[in-house]
Amino acid sequence: MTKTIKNNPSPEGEEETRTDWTRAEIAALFDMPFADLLYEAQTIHRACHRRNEVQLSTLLSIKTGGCPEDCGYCNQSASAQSGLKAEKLMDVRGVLQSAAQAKDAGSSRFCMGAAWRNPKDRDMPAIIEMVKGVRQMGMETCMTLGMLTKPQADMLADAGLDYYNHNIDTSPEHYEKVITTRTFDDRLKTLENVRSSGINVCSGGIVGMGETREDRVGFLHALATLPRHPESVPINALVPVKGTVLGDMLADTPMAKIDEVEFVRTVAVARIIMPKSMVRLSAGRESMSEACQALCFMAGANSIFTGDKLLTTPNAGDNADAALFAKLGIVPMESHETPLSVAAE
Ligand code: SAM
Ligand code: DTB
Ligand code: SF4
Repeated sequence: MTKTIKNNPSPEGEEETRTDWTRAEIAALFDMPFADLLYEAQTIHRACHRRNEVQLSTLLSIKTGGCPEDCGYCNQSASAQSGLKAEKLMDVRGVLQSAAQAKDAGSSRFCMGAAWRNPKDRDMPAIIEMVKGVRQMGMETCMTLGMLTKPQADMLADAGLDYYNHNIDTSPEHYEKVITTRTFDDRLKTLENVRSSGINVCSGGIVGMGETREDRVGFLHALATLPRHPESVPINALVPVKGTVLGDMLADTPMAKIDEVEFVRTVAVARIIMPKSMVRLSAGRESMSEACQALCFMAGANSIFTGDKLLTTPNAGDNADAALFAKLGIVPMESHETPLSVAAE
């Protein structure tokens, strides 16, 4: 039996964006028969977004490794034994060269990531030049630099930054099992600073970190009950890296890879409860079957990271993605396109 949920599109295709979801409602969505869940998610997807279009973003690690935070999944943490060499902040020219290559490869958004707890004020002038330079090329800009103060968020907004990525990563309950050097509330504070500065919010998390279904419910609940939904919601599948706490703990166990059906369910529930957000199928695609990725697109994922590298780990690569898109009849989304329902407002 298909559940009736409030986010069902009305005959006019108008969507109600709710921020009062309960955990019980979200758990009930996860429990739906798979085909019903996918049908519901795809119906909402079609009412709010251009079907068969997927937005392409490219990542660049502008400052790699040596991070003081202890995120258990991350090979860039100084406490990980991953053998990754710590590097200094890249110079602006090198960043702009990479952005130009990404643009040539068809990417509409360039996302720059730094292995920092937070940017230092002395780094801000270079960061601002990067934002301005990439924007001048006609690409959307995104940065992920760790925690931001309100003045730093305002500086980035003034420079024209389009998106800031800051993931809540998992449920509030599971958070402290994964990271001890900052709290879930620290993450929410930065999201508040970003939101109030006028920058679009990109926030999601990782599944496959040994969390329970209840944690996945709590994770999506935390995002869908923010005062405003993030414009982008990246759903990462853990990339288990040797030498990281989680990589070592999970790499050789059946938990190493999230069950694909459960992963698709997570994407579908994200689409249903945050109908207007872009849902990004993020890390972990390299080891995901084409069939699983196709189901994720069916479930409402409409954004991916392109290129053969994420920040430091391998990604599916442009050729594999072009072949998959051709097989599925998917085309890259043009830059600055907005969800249908937002465009209609
Ligand atoms: N240092 C900044 C921060 O943590 O906010 C920005 C960079 S950090 C690498 C960006 C995000 O990448 C993390 O929040 C996490 O969700 C994701 N990530 C990092 N390592 C990952 C892994 N091994 N597998 C999946 N996602 C990962
Ligand atoms: C996000 O949620 N996923 C991207 C982006 N935001 C910055 C990063 C994934 C990183 C995967 C591990 C790596 O390549 O270092
Ligand atoms: Fe540092 Fe970000 Fe990696 Fe955490 S996820 S260790 S904050 S780079």
